[in-house]
Amino acid sequence: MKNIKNDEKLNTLNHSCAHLLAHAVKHLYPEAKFWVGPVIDEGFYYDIDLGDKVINAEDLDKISKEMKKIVKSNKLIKRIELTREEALDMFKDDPYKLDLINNMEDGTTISAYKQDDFIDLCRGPHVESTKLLKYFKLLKVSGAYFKGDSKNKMLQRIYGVCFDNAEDLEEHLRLLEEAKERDHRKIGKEQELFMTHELVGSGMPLWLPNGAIIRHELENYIYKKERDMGYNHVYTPCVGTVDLYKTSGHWDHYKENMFPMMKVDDEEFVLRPMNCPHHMLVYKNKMHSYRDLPVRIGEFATDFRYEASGAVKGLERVRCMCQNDSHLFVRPDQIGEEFKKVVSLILDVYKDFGIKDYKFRLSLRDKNDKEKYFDDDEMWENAENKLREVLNEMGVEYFEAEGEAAFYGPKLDVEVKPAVGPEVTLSTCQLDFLLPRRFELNYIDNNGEKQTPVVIHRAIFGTFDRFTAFLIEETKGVFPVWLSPIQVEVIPVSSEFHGDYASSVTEKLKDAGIRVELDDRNEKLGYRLREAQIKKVPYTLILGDNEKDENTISYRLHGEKDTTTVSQEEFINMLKEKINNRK
Ligand code: TSB
Ligand code: ZN
Repeated sequence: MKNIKNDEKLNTLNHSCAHLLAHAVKHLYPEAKFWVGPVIDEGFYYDIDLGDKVINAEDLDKISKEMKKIVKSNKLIKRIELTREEALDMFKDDPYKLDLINNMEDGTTISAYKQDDFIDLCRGPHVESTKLLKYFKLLKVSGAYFKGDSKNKMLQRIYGVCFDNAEDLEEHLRLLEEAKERDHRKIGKEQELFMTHELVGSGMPLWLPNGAIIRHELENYIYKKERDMGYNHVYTPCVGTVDLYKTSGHWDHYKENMFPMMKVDDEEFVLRPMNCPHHMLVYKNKMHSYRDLPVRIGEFATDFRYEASGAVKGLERVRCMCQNDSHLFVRPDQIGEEFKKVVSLILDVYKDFGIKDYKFRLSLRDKNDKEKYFDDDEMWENAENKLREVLNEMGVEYFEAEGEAAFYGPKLDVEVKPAVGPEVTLSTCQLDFLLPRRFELNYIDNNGEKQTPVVIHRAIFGTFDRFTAFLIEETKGVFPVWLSPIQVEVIPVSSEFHGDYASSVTEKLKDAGIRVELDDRNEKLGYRLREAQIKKVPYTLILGDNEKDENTISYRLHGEKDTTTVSQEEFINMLKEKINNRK
């Protein structure tokens, strides 16, 4: 999907279209007052005060027609420059524009744009005539508080998008439709994967049984890989004391992302935003010799972070998340090798999930931001150079991004491009010389001296939440069989004649460890087959006279019409092989 805001030409076009929208609204609702109409990544919107009037879909059609009229009449769009006094006078009856003018810095050139009988305060630029705004679409309307503050009046926010040709507009609308179809929040609801509830709170999803099956499978998958690579897993509490986070530095550098403190007896607790401090203490629980390193501590760990309410989105950006986290405690001479192992694991997992469209981002600190980043130039340079060195050695392509590092060190983040929508960061691998120092960690080197280990923070899936959101959108909810909440739907042609046979097949599949559901309701066969399709079950078994007489099964794959008939054993073996190999 095109990013409208970042494209100079489309930006101007959409900005002008926001004025066109306001112009039409003014014709239809002369009492309307306008706040701001910015260009956004997806197009534009305008916030409008219409008194008590709430705009609905029919109104949008009406406004759209009025806009088309203005387009047809080919009104010239003219720029006018004003002094502050002239501007204050011109908009004296409009409290919103007066607010804007009064908040402008002294010396700003105030400009307005006029098209026929409509004039609006604006920096511009704009297209020369309304006739260039032919290819637009009003998309939706929602309520929006003035200046985003719920204590203020609710305005009507109308969204739209504009292109300079019909094909681009059509393609954009098609992609929007596709995005809606793939939206993991929609599929999550339809397939009962997760829910949210205002009594639990925003950004706090509840994983339903079907979603929980997927999460368990993902956990088992990565747990096995990590065990094979020498990781040891722990369970630690999802709270810590304020002192723990003061020791780590989170309290100074990460506080705005944390939930506020709570007091219990004499202790001050916070919900943890990261697991590193707990793992530092696990490491410190015993003595380590240089021969024991790397020590790899893993956890599927729940964290809480403050995310702005506007940024919270389904499972993709949550306030309560579960990281597939690990902290690797290494000797300085082991950094390169251990780092490479993590990158290889990321590539291995992406291969298993068929993720091909991704980019490595080397996230560096912003040298001037001494608040966010721990102030030790030598430490940062050392860490950043080390990461570059390893990446260059591995021949992995990457780009650098300043100001994206964690407060304790630089990161290698993996940005994945989903089927629709902007990139998301899934995996991360971070180098840290700071936390081991702050927690006074050590190991005994081969001369019997105490040395400080280096820590690598890494999360392969990132969080189970975000990874699952990504998977849902990639697969449109048609999961590979090993992840499917229901792997096989068994449908007897007639429950009266084939019900017993269907039950016995169902039991056999269950015994073989397959997640199976029997649909022997007294509904038409076609209806039950359609329902299995909607549920996106990968295998549907249709059992009738032939199957019963021959002791066979006939199966149909999701989305296909053909059926294949095989013996029960053949089917079970084939399916088990697919599930075990996670095909
Ligand atoms: C890897 N301390 C490290 C850890 O050891 C850490 O917390 N890194 S992180 O801040 O980058 O978070 C790890 C991953 O969590 C990110 O790469 C991202 O994929 C995921 N993530 C971050 N914020 C959210 C969120 N609000 N919702 C869902 N997933 C998130
Ligand atoms: Zn960490």
